[in-house]
Amino acid sequence: MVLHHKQQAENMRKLQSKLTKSRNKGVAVLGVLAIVGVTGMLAYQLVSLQSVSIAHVKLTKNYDQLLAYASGLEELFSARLLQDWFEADDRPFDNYEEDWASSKIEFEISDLEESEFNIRVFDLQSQFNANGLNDPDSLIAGSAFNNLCSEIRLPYDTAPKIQDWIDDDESIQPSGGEDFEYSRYNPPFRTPNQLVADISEFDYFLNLNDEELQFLSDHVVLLPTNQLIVNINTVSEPVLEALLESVDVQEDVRSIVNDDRDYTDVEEIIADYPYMEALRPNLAISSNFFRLEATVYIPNLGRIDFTSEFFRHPDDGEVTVYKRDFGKRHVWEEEFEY
Ligand SMILES: [Ca+2]
Ligand SMILES: [Ca+2]
Repeated sequence: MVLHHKQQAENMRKLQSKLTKSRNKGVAVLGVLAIVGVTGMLAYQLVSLQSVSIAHVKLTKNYDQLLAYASGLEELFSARLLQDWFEADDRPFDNYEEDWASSKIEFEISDLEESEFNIRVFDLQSQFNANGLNDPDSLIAGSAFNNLCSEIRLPYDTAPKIQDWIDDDESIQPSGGEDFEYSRYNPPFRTPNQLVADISEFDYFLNLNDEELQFLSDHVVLLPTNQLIVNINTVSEPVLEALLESVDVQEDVRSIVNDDRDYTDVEEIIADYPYMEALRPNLAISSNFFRLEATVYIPNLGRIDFTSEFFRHPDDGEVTVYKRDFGKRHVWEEEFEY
C-alpha cells in the first residue's frame, strides 16, 4: 500500500516535470518565431528601402543624362549663332534663311536607337518687347502695344498695369496699379519695379483668359532690356502694323513680310517704303536675342523639354544663355512614337 502511494507520487512528479519541459519548449519556439519574424521584417524593410533608393538614383542619373543632352543642344545653337556672327561680313543681317535658324541637326547626337531630338528657334526681335513699355525715351511703345492688343481686344488697362509693374516708382498712372492697389488683393503682393522676366508674371495682376495669354505669348517677348527694336528681316506682320499705327501710318505690310527679306541696311527698307522713316529708331537689320525650344527623348532615359533664351553680343559675338525653362512641354509636327 505504501509502495503503491510512493509509486503514484513518483509518477506525478515525472508528469509535472514533463509538462514544465514542454511549456519551456513552447516559449522557446515562440521566441525563435518572434526573432525570425522581426529579422524578416527588418530584411524586408531594408530590401524595399534599398530598391526605392536604387530607383531614385536611377531617376536622378537618367535626368542628369537628359540634362547633358539638353546642354549639348544649347551648345550647338550657341555655336551656330557665333558662326553667323563671324560671317557678318558676307551677311550683316539676320533672317530665317540663315543656318542658325535651321531646325536640322546634321550629325548623330546619340547612337541609341529610336532616340529623338527636336529643335526650333526664334528671333525674339521679330516680336514686341513688352519691357520696352518702360523706356522713358520711347514715344511709341505704349500706343504700339495698345494697337497690338486691340487685335484681340485685351483689357484697356493691360499696358498701364505692365508699365507700373516695371517702372521703379510708386506713382500710379491712369488705370495702372502699384503696391497700394495690390495690397487689397488676396493674397496681397507688391510690384517688383523691375523688368519682367517671364510672361507668367502677368498672372498676378492681369486677368487674362487662355486665348489672350496665347496671343501675348505669340507676339510679345520679355527681353532683358527696355529697348524696343525690331529686326526688319524677321518682324511679324501684326507687330510691324502695330508699330506703324503708333506713328499714324495705316499700311498693309503683307508685301514686306511675305518677301524674302535680306535688308543689309535700315536705309534700304526706308528707300523701298518711305513710310518706314518714322520708325527708324526702332528698326535694325540683325538681332541680339534668340530662343531655342527643344525636346530630347531617349528610350529608357525619358523625355526632357526645355526653352532657352540667348543673348549674342553684337560687338564680339559672345553668346550667353540668360533664361531657361524646363516647365513647358513642346508639341512637334512629327510627334514621338510612344
Ligand atoms: Ca546673320
Ligand atoms: Ca512701379
